[in-house]
Amino acid sequence: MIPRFEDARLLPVLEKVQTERRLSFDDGLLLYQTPDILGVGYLANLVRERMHGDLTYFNVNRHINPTDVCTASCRLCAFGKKAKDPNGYTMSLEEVWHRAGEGYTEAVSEFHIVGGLHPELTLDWYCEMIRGLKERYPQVHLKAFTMVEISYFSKRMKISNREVLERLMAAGIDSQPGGGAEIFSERIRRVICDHKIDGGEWLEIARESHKLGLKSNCTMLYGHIETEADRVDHLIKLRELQDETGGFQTFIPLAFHPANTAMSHLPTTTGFDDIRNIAVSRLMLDNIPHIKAYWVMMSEAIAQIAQRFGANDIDGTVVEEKIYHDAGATTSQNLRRGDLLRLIREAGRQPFERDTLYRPVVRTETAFTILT
Ligand code: V47
Repeated sequence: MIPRFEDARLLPVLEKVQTERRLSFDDGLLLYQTPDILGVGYLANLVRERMHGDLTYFNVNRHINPTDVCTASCRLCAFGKKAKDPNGYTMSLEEVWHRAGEGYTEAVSEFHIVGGLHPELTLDWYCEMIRGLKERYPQVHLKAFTMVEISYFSKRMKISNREVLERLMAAGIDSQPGGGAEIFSERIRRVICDHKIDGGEWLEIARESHKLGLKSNCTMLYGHIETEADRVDHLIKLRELQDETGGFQTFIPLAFHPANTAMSHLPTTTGFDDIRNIAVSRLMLDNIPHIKAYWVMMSEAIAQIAQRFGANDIDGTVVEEKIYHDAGATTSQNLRRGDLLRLIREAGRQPFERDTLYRPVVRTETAFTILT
């Protein structure tokens, strides 16, 4: 069947998609600029169904943010607090270990652990935290620390990124989340996160991590002051690294939430933009297996629709979310497994509970088994 595109410029892109040829920078720009969102969605859905059929992946997970105290002052962020700020918090090790076991009714298969760049906590403290979690929850996969945190530990401890990664792996981390990538354009980074590592360093640490055998995710923060060309450039840089390492599992486009940040004058993204970022990333990132529509960030409703526009993952139960809620998110902080099943089924997709490495999980409420 030949689809009817409103924008005939999409026909050469269709040809490439059908013959599984790589899309160019200009194709990416066109996909961002065309008003034909249904055409873009049709193309992304072709790829999504070719790769994953009707499956939509989800997991039962819990986010843990041990501290929001952060030495950086990124304009994009509402989460980080200065050490002197009475509203900041830092958990004790006991608290982290205790918190990890709270607040869910089903056994979680993943802890997602990220935090501020704390001026005093040492790498040894983090290693002890990880070892303690592993001891208490041996079945739970630890997806922990962004490339930004790795770089910070390395500078503070005056050791290489590689050594930091090796020490954290020895302590028990199993993979890394995708945060902190923001947008690689230095022009934009200088404004939104000038205290953070540059894009080149983020990519270099991801390369190092993949070489050591860790899988990681990757993200792109959109909807602030970046241009469409900056977005395409970001996606292509991720695609190039993935050609080299194959270490990225999942890409998550993250919409900027301006409330309580130094850029609170900016408008929030629209549903159109959120859906388009899902679709364009599915089309451009031909070598990254999964595209996640993170429901906390984009709302349950849009994350569900995204399952027909290129996404094949919806993230997890989350339990307690701080980064987006500090920035004004009005979504719930947690969903039950049953809520995710309903969202997925009503999108006409087949739910597939996965562990962090996308292996099938079978479960009762209190226990689960990973099928290998
Ligand atoms: O790194 C911070 C972004 C990220 C704001 O790997 C903001 O599975 C919007 O990376 N508005 C954290 N975004 C979230 C993240 C993530 C989420 C879910 C799953 C995974 C995964 C990763 O959120 C930060 C930053 O890029 N962020 N502040 C804000 N005001």
